[in-house]
Formats: sequence, C-alpha cells, structure tokens
Amino acid sequence: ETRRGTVVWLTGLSGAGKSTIARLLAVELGRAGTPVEVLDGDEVRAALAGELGFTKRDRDIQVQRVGYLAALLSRHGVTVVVALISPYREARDAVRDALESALVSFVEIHVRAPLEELVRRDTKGLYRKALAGEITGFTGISDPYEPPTRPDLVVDTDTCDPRTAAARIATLLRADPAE
Ligand code: GGZ
Repeated sequence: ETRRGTVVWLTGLSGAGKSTIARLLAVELGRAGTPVEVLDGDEVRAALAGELGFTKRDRDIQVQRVGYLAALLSRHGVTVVVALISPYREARDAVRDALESALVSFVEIHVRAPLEELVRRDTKGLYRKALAGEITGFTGISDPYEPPTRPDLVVDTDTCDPRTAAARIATLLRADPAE
C-alpha cells in the first residue's frame, strides 16, 4: 500500500481565516517543492457551482464536488488545500471516507474564532447583513455549523496569526507525512 497524496481540509465559519491560511500554506509547501493546489469555496462556486445556494442540500453538493476535485488532484501527488465552510459533519466524513479508500490522507483542520470576533471583524459585511436578516441561513448566525469531533488540528485565529497558523499546519504535515 502506497499513500497517494494529502488533502488538507480547512473547515470553519466565514471570515475565520480559511482562505488566507490556505494561501500562505500553499506558498510554504510550494517553496518546499511540493506540488500544491488550493480549492477555495468562493472560487469553486464562481467557477462551477453558480447554481448552488446555501441550503443543506446545496452545501452538501458543494462539499462533494470539492471532495471529488481534491481526489482527482491528490491522486497525482498534488497536496490539495481546501478552504470550505463545509458546515455538516456527515458530508465532511463522507469525503474523508472516499479519500481514505483511495489511500489519500485527509487532514482536517478547524479554523476557529469566537463568533463575536467574526462579527467584530466582518471583513465583507456579511455578518451585519445576516444579523439584520438581509441574508438568511448564514452559517453561525441563522444556519448550523457542526465542528469536527476529532480534528487533526484546531487553529484559533483570534490568538494565532495566519502566518503562524500556516506554519503549524506545515509542521503537522511534515511530522505526519501522509501516514
Ligand atoms: C455562509 C455564505 C452565505 C451563507 C454567502 N452562509 O467568507 P466568504 O463569504 O467569502 O465565504 C463564504 C462563502 C461560503 O462558501 P463555501 O462554499 O465555503 O460554503 S459551504 O461549504 O457551506 O458550501 C461567505 C459566502 O460564501 N456566503 N452566503 N448563507 N456563507
């Protein structure tokens, strides 16, 4: 049995820092000579999920699609860094099972910050709109988020800057190279 690749799956609320950390991690891994791709929820939605909204069903489809893309890439030795809210445990676990059956390592990272901190940051103004009821079904405000039960790592972005977070993940990957 040879391990085929690694998928680093960043899950967490909007604005917690998933995209920033994913990008920094990709740069760090790339510098070390690892072929790497980032699959970011926003970008995948813009590229090929235009019809999907934010119902449970649509989010589950989004997670499944990104999991499928990650499987294709990782099969060729690419380390795939995924940045996706992916709020439902069952959908994440289904991706994990599929990847592990394909001998791909699935490393689950919870990118976390207290909700009041996210509301305070509100970089895109989405929390204000969600709190005002202008966006319905917004994760963390009016839609559920199920944190991972046994994440490989939890990154608290209120106390840990993105650079340090990316470095911690890189260290974890080195320590545990596709087990
Ligand atoms: C959550 C929403 C919503 C609702 C729009 N709930 O931080 P952002 O803005 O740039 O990234 C979020 C993105 C969520 O896409 P994902 O594909 O990661 O979500 S999921 O895994 O749940 O499918 C957010 C924005 O879209 N956004 N409406 N209602 N986030």
